[in-house]
Amino acid sequence: MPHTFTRAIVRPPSATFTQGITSHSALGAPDLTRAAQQHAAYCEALVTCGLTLTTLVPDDAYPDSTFVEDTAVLAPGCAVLTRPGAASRAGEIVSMKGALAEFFPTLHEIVAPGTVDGGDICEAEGEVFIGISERTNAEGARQLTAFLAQVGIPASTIDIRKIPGLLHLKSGLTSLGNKVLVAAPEIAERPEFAEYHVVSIISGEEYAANCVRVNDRVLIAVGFPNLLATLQRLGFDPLELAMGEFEKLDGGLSCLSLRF
Ligand code: CIR
Repeated sequence: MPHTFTRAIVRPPSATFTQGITSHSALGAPDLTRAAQQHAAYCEALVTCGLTLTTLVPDDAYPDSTFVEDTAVLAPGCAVLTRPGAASRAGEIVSMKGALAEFFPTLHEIVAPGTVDGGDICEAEGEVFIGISERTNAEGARQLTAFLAQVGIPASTIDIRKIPGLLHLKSGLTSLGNKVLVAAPEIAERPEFAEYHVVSIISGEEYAANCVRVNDRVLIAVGFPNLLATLQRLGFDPLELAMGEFEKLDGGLSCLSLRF
């Protein structure tokens, strides 16, 4: 069951968090104290959803290392350490490898010249969509597809490089289970999604497209009433979280944890 989890790995923002990569400088500089509070509330929400957390030590050498999702892909029967596409984030995988080793005896690795950011990987109903982005290249997608094929999980790619404002595929796509996807309007009509009920995000709520189904709940960023009401109408149970400090660094709800 892709949305049934018992554990998650998280890493609180480090002292250098405010120096993380951003394309959203217009939103202002992130505030470390508020980021730490928002992260703590996020962790509390995961516990509320029934998860046991492994909390990694914040790492000042990597300002973006709180966005742990980008360093691994965890699918049923398959764990892959990524090779992040941003040079400043490459070293984040070292400590993640150690953390994952405790839970995954077999850990595949993406190797050069492949690059993959976990934020580009969207698992839905037993299949995986891989975003080709500025961070995930075709070679990385090819390697990941081969690893997934070994456990019978089919994968396909979606090129998002020409879509403004989407850092990762999951910045604009979420699988909620029950054959429901939440998608940015630019990708909502993709033929790959023909078998799904697609909730298309309205103008002004773009950031909310990155939400996360965790067991019986759906984590959603606070401040997006249209998506909130739509999810409630569809029978989901949303749990709203303040995400403002992470949005300033292009990060969303899914990037703050690796769930399994
Ligand atoms: C970065 O640019 O890598 C970070 N500032 C944000 C990463 C967000 N990760 C994600 O959406 N999976």
